[in-house]
This record gives sequence, C-alpha cells and structure tokens, in this order.
Amino acid sequence: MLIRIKKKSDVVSSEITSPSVYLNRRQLIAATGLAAGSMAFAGKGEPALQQGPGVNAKLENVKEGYSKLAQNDPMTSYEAAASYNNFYEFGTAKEDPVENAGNFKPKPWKVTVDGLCKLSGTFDLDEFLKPHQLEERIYRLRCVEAWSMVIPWIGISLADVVKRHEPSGDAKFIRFETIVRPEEMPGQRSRFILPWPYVEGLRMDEAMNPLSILAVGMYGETLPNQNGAPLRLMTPWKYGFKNVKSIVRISFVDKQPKNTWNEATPHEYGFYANVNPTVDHPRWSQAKERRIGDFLKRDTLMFNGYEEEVASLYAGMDLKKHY
Ligand SMILES: Nc1nc2c(c(=O)[nH]1)N[C@H]1C(S)=C(S)[C@@H](COP(=O)(O)O)O[C@H]1N2
Ligand SMILES: [Mo]
Repeated sequence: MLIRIKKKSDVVSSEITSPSVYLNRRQLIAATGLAAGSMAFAGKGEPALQQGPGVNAKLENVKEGYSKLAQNDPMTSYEAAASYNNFYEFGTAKEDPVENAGNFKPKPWKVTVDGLCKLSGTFDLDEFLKPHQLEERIYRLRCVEAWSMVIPWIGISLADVVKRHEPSGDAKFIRFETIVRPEEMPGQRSRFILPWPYVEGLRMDEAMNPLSILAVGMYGETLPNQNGAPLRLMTPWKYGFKNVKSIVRISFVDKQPKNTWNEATPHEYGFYANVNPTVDHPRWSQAKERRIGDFLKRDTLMFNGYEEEVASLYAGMDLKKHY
C-alpha cells in the first residue's frame, strides 16, 4: 500500500538533480575497482569504498513517494552522505565507517520479527520486503551533533510492516536491534565505545506514522554498508541516532525499550529524541545546525520541519522532560 501525502512544499522526483558524480581520486579508484568486480582494494590501504553512483545495485520499481523539502533545500551530494557517517560499530570518527565497512557482508541477510505479534519468524530479507512497495522519500536528517543533510532514501512504509505482522493490543512499542558481528565491525570489539547491540525503539503510534520507513537504499541504489546496509530505520523528525542501522531484529513489546544512547548517557539522550530547537543538549545549543556542504548555519526547525505531520503525536507531553 502506498501512502501519499501531497503538500504545497513537495518536490517531485523529476525535479531532483542526480547525485553528485564528483569522486575524489581514492574513491574513484575504489569505485572503478569494485565496478570491475574486484575487491582488490580491501585491506591494501585503499578501503573498498562503497561509493556510487553505480557501485551498488540499482533499485527497480520504486514509487515516487512523499518528499517535503523547503524551497532552496537541495540534496546533499552522494559523496558526502556516503562518507561522513555515524556508525560506531565501525569506529567513532566520521570517516571510520566508510573506511572500515568494506568487509561487512549485508548479503545474505535475515530479519527476525518476534514478540507480541501474530506473524513472527525469521525471514530472508527478500521475503521480508517482498509484500511491500519501495518508495523514494527525500528527508532531512538532523544529527543531534547539530549537522544535517538532505538524503533521498528508498524504503518501505513501517506502518505496512507493522500491519502485516499483526501486533496484539498489548504491543505498545517496537524495538529494533543492529547486528553483532565483531569480526566485521571493528568498533564492536570494544565494549567501551557503546553497549552492543545498538538498540532503538519507537512508540507504536510513531511507528505507524506515514513518515516512518525502513530504508533499503539511497540515491536510487541499495544502501552502502556505512549507511546501514541492508536495512535501517528512518524517522525524519527525530535526531539521527534513532535511525538504527543494519537491523536484524524487530520486536513488538509492551514496555518502552531501552535505547542505546539513553543507556549510555541518560542525562544527554532520551527515548523520544524529537528534533527540537528549544531544548538544548547539555553541552551545546540545538537552535541551529550546519547543513553539510553549507558554510553558514541555519535555524533548526521544530520536529525537523515535519511539525504538521507529527506534532499531534506529542499533544500534552512536556517535550522538555521527554527529550
Ligand atoms: N547501529 C547504529 N545505528 C546508527 C548509529 C550507530 O552508531 N550505530 N549512529 C546513528 C547516528 S548518531 C546518526 S546521525 C545516523 C547517521 O546515518 P548516516 O550515516 O546514514 O547519515 O545513524 C544512526 N544509526
Ligand atoms: Mo547522530
């Protein structure tokens, strides 16, 4: 089922410029190597960069989906979106994921759906995705660190996934878990970085909101490893850390799940993590952000600009308390 919401500020796919084809020398070498079917650059000083466009598989049968961009809010280049990442399983520096994720194997992949639902089980990714329509969604991504991007994701509606697996009335939250594979994810060899696995959660009504998707691709192609291949969450009104990558388990639960960053530093990161320019991080202001590629900072928008779509979910809640 395709949910389409048309708003005056929508931009249709045909108006979107193609991803930047600029690649630096190292990326060009890696991309060429990969395109020729060679993984020879892995482990030889040149990381096997999963850089596109054209390196990852092109996704077919993608519907033009909901996209809400302010005018003059252009897309981030593919190069930036695929090389400036947070994915602590591969290291804590922004360039670590692209450099260390080359040996990660997102295929074959299985997803377990369990907990309070009728259709539970472990599914091959293809089987899990098959009943659903792929859609393109161009969303702003606002990291809690006060930088942002605009990325064209391809994914499936999370609400459709929920409906298909038929949660019981007791299921109030969904919990998502990232894969644990320390042999392929060097960051996971240290438990001082974060407690593994990385876990995130949503309240059921947040999961059912039409903006929530499970992404399998970006810029027309399957996700690069560093962006959370092969399956990651995307909730554009929340800080980036909610958008858990490389998901292997989806559980329907009755209690609010403990999410990783809240466990790690509860006074800094909560469960809701809604983008809110009026609630500062204890160590910095959230009023402004730097769009990657821009020089000047811009104002951060309430709910990252998706207030119309999601504000009603939090009616009556004190957002200073539920940060
Ligand atoms: N498993 C896992 N998921 C994760 C993270 C992480 O470290 N591990 N980082 C989060 C943070 S802080 C952000 S901002 C986004 C970044 O997504 P991107 O690299 O695709 O832009 O992923 C989120 N998902
Ligand atoms: Mo983030």
